[in-house]
Formats: sequence, structure tokens, C-alpha cells
Amino acid sequence: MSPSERRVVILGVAASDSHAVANHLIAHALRGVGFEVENLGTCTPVEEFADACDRHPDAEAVIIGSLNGHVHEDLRDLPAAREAGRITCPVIVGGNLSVGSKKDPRDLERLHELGVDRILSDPGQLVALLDELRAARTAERQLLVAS
Ligand code: B12
Repeated sequence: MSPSERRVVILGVAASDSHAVANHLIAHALRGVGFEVENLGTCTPVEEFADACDRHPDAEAVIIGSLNGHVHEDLRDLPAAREAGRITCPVIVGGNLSVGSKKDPRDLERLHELGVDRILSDPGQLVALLDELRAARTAERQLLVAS
């Protein structure tokens, strides 16, 4: 990232979740490569992610971690926030996304149904994903201008 480039992301952990370690590591890693990270920390309700989007209309993504297995309940207000136009940028979710060690693919589908755009397990892939989403948005805007 060039020093003059400003890239903002909003980060936090889902509403009922107090697991802090991965959140701090992700914030540190993203800042290390030049992102401006508004880190809302643990136990962040959807409403607070939406408020952060109001403060940062240029945010490239809302990145939500969840470890305790209750992400679906924690994101139950996401469809309304999306519908109201309060969270318009891509929403990325990662972590341990259901209760128990056996993972049902339907749990991930339900997250997409709530309005999550991307689900990621490896935080090491976040920068590549942010680059990909930004390139897609730029191409979309160029198409709109051209049409
Ligand atoms: C430390 C810990 C706690 C501490 C947290 C302290 C703190 N302030 O952070 C305390 C004691 C408070 C705690 C409480 C609870 N915990 Co706890 N905890 C752990 C533990 C031991 C380590 C978590 C950790 O920090 N790992 C280090 C970080 C770096 O790794 P990570 O969190 O696993 O995240 C990795 C990935 O998931 C991913 N990732 C994480 N977040 C994100 C976000 C994005 C965007 C992306 C892309 C990737 C990503 O990247 C990381 C690196 O690969 C794990 C078990 C374990 N060994 O993993 C259980 C664990 C997460 N806890 C668990 C549970 C159940 C609880 C409690 C419900 C227990 C209880 N009955 O009270 C409560 C819930 C509290 C709450 N409200 O959320 C379960 C979750 C099970 C599930 N989902 O099915 C686990 C897995 C233990 C287990 N095997 O049962 N816990």
C-alpha cells in the first residue's frame, strides 16, 4: 500500500462474544500493512458496527470475529441494518462459527442469508480478500460511470 493511500476497515467481535486475542492480532496485522482499523473490540452489537459505518463512509469492509458459537444470534439484526442502508460495505465473518466441533455447511449458508458476504477461516487471507473486494467495487463503479 502506498503511504498516501488511505484504507479503512471496521473490526470487532460479535455481540455476545468476549474472546479478544484473535481480534487484537488481526487489528495489529492490518495496521502493520497500513490499514486504518477502527477496532470496536469484543461484545459489539450490529448497531455499533452500523454506527461505525456512519462515521466511516469510506470503510472497505466490516470484519466480524466470533468464537463462542453464537454468531447467528449475534447477527440477527444484520438484515435490518443492511436493509436500512446502514451497512453497505462488504461484511466479512471469521472464527469458530457454530457450537461444537462438527461443522454443518448449513451454518455458513445461514450466515450468507443474514447478509454476510464472505466467510473466512484464515486471518492471513484477509488482506488478499480486501484487495479482491476493493477491485470488484472499483470495476462496478467504472461500469456504472460507463453506462
Ligand atoms: C482464551 C479462551 C477463553 C477466554 C477468553 C479471554 C479473552 N479475553 O480473550 C475466556 C475464559 C473468557 C473464555 C470464555 C468462553 N469460552 Co473460550 N476459549 C478460549 C480458548 C482457550 C482460546 C481462544 C484464543 O484466544 N485462541 C487464540 C486465537 C489467536 O485463536 P482463535 O481464537 O482460535 O482464532 C483463530 C481462528 O478462529 C481465526 N479467527 C478468529 N477470529 C477471527 C476473525 C476473522 C475475521 C477471521 C478471518 C478469522 C478469525 O483466527 C485465529 C487464528 O487461526 C479457546 C479454545 C482454544 N484452545 O482455541 C476457547 C473457546 C473459543 N471458548 C469456548 C467457549 C464455549 C467459551 C465459553 C462459552 C465458556 C463458558 N461456558 O463460559 C465462554 C464464552 C464467553 C463469551 N461471552 O464469549 C469454545 C467455543 C466452542 C464453540 N464455538 O463451539 C472454545 C473453542 C473452547 C472449546 N473447545 O470448547 N474463553
